[in-house]
Amino acid sequence: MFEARVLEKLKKNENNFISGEKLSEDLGVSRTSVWKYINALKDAGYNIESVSKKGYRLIYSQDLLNEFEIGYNLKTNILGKHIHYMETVDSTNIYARNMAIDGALEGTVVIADAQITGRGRLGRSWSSAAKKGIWMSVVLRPGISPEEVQIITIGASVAVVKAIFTVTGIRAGIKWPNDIILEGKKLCGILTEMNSEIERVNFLILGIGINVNHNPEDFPEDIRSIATSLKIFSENNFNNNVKLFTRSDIIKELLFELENLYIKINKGDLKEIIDEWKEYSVTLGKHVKVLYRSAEYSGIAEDIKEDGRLIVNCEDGIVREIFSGEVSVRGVLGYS
Ligand code: BTX
Repeated sequence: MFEARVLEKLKKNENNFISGEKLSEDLGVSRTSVWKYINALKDAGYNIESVSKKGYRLIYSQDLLNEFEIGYNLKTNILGKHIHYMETVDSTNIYARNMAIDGALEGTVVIADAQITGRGRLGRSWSSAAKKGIWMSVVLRPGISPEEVQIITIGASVAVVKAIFTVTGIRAGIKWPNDIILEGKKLCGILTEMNSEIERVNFLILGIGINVNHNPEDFPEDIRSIATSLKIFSENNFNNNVKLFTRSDIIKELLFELENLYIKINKGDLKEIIDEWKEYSVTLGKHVKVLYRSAEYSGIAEDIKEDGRLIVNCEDGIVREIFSGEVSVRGVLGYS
């Protein structure tokens, strides 16, 4: 993707001019091609000044999201090699599923600045305010059976907390099975959807929603008390001037972490993932309520198995192994 490479050069020189000649030499393309790539970047929203005899200068590029922004300096080999960006979509999971049915390559990333009908688990909805968060889905074609799919969600939650920590220094916790939380509020949700036959997975859509630059009023009123964002957290905790977080930095790191995890899963190295999960878990050792259809059990969440099942020592004396697809777990936080 030459546009991404031009962007990288402009960013390295931000606020300074770089000549068309230098760009064409560095990239090994003609000056006309450079001009074409610059125009594509301008169309994507970058403010680039062109002055004859001086060249090009990137003036402003804060927190833009598009395939070029994610594509440059991406450290992955599989995930994000194909990026499909849209300003608005119904749901990136639905869009990615349709692309996967049409044969989209493994690692294809679908990302949008806004979702109209973002989806949560069990038919719930996911609020996806425009340009405030990361609303992204990844097409995966893992060599695992349908019963093993839960490890993808477990691993993805580890990848999310690690990436957030690396980029922002903020340490979030994981609430089984799929929530990332900060100060008892929901920062991120993960929705893994599967297309499978009885014994094999055709493809998975790994959907991740992270609240990044929301102010409280960017959430609908009914979830304001249970939702948070990286910006809200940093305003509450850091006294220094809080700047906006750059979503593409988090996305690049997240794709890198997801790829590492995915390689481990495909090799069957699950123990390391589970151990890391335990490090960030806010569920283990806690009193939880498991809601399954009309039944309800209370007990202590004691452990997690390598396939991602939660072991709950229930008050009726029975130790139950819980699959995520079927249940809500109410913990100390009181929400499901
Ligand atoms: P979940 O069912 O665990 O959480 C949904 C519940 O979380 C809602 O019922 C609501 O109470 C609360 N909620 C809704 N929106 C937010 C928000 N922005 N922040 C905090 N809490 C919220 C979690 O489902 C899985 C969510 C996955 C979202 C991604 S975004 C990209 C991809 N595309 C898509 O349609 N879904 C996934």
